[in-house]
Amino acid sequence: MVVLAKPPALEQISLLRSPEPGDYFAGIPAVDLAAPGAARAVVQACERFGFFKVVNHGVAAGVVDRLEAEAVRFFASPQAEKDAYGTASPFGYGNKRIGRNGDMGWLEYLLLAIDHASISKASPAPSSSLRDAANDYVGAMRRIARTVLEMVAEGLGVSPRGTLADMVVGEASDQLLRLNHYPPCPLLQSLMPNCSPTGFGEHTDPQLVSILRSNSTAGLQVALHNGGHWVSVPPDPSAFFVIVGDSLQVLTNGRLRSVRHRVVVANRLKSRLSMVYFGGPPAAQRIAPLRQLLGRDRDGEQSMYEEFTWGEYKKAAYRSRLGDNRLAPFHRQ
Ligand code: GA4
Repeated sequence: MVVLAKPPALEQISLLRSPEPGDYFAGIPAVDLAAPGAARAVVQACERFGFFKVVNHGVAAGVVDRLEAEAVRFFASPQAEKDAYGTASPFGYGNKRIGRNGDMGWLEYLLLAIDHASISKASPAPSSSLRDAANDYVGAMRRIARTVLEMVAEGLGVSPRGTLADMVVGEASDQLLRLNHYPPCPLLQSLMPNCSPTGFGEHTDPQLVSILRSNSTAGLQVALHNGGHWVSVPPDPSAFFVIVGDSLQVLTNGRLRSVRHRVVVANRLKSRLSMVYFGGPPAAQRIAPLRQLLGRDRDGEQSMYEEFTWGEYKKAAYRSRLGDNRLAPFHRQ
């Protein structure tokens, strides 16, 4: 028997089966935010998949391209310079380590905190040009997050429309920007052609919503709610992907469900670059089903969850492993 050892850099990174062309999923809903009926389409997509892509979003290509170019430039800089920028704990530059509890992936990243509408002084950007580009990008993501969450409220019959959106874009909300660079890993794939390193292991996002944009290199996979089957998301650099997070699941009493997702590094030649905005509420925000979703007309529907604040959930999340089911301890019997 021939035993192939993993190259040392990959020792702690788990491997996934390389995706095949048939794994591409054609059923991911695309929502035109400017079309009539968009609110209904958003709710339907969140109920069915916890995931959809936004088209006709009105974000100028220049805003996206400028941040992408800055990210490419930063990740191409000498390793010593990137390391000097600081180890992500949780903010700053990170290389293969994700979080504090031993999770590893084939990627490097920048994780930046956002203070209201711009990059926080708590996580200074590596250059002023990257910071300026990130601030413009964050402005655009906040607008999409607001629109999507207003549509969720409208689609579910919750008023005022800003009930959910204000949690994420209001003062003291807890937002993050993550720039991920997944370099190719040709060595592994030449040794084991059917295997690819895990770029970012499977997980759900703890916040209300995340908005992801990537270059044209594939890699993102989502687990279908119906059966948990993993499917590959066809990349679309002109669109934004919306990911429902755990907090939105609880706020809607499970009507909208967070989606497990992961990244597999299967392209032997091209890097994948993704930019992800995470929209979370202020630390003191109570995360419990919205009253209007438990109202009398709903036949005395009970909350499915023990109540918690975002601060409590986040603290627990940062103590967990990436793949844990972080909502499980809060489920009522
Ligand atoms: C997943 C979503 C975001 O990327 C993130 C991640 C965070 C981190 O990278 O530090 C966590 C992960 C994420 C959830 C569980 C904990 C914390 C890594 C990890 C193992 C920035 C976030 O908010 O939660």
